[in-house]
Amino acid sequence: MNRKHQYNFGSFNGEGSIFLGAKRSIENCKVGIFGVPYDGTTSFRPGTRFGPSAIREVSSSLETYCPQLNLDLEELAFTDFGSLEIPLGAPEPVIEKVNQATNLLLKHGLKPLILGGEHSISTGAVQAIVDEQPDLILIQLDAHADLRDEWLGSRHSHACAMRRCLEVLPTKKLFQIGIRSGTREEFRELQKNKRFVPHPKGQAATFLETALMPHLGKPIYLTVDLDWFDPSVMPGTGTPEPGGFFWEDFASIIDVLKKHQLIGTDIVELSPQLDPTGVSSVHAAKVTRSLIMLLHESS
Ligand SMILES: [Mn+2]
Repeated sequence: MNRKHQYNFGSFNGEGSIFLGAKRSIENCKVGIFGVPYDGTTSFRPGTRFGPSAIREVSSSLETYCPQLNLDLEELAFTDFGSLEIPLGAPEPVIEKVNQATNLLLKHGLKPLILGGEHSISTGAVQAIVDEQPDLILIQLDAHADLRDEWLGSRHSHACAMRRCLEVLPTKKLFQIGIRSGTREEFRELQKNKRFVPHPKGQAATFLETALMPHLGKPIYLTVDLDWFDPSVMPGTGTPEPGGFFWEDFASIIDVLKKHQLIGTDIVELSPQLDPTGVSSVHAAKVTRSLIMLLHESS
């Protein structure tokens, strides 16, 4: 069967495997997954273009049931479009394609879940969502602040990801959780604008809970740069940073976010071939499973 034209959505290539439990049609679905196999600005170790297919392939090793959320993927209605067909080279046309694809999903009433690819793609999705929901709040899990205005000659480098997102975010509400790497200026800015949200390892995400309390009911976009996790459990990423977080920390963030309205998310920077054990990809797939569930359950 040629699945490429199943949706008549042209720009997706749905020929490969799809995420565990996903449907091939959009009928009655609440969540739409698509991949963006792009790593054109990656500064250190490329390979995130292989992220979306790796996450899908290993997803079948997971159970469809999530004990933490007491939900089963088999009872949820979500679809996987496959990966976006993107031009190689400069980031701008790729970001534009992500923007168009996100728009398309929103028009069909689907909450987007995007598998990267590198972090520069987020701004295309955020732009599309704020066009519909200008009161959007952005939450970032990342080792790095990503607030550079320009990096290695590009304003759309993955090191500038949050700077570009802030430019299109009318509320300017960005919460950056547990950032542990950046320039002095970036850290100054994080503190000054009260964007930095501490996360005590192995404990409940009380700082995030407090930060989000005044924003109950507001639409939230979550961007997960997988290098937020510790390199010991997430070696498969281009810019690993020691001193990171573990699954229990992610689970405590999920515990807070399930009380809020998550309406879009991306999971970026998996570079699967850098981890021959495959555990990084499994981690990324489990993150994806939790976020499908949160998107599906938010109204
Ligand atoms: Mn990062």
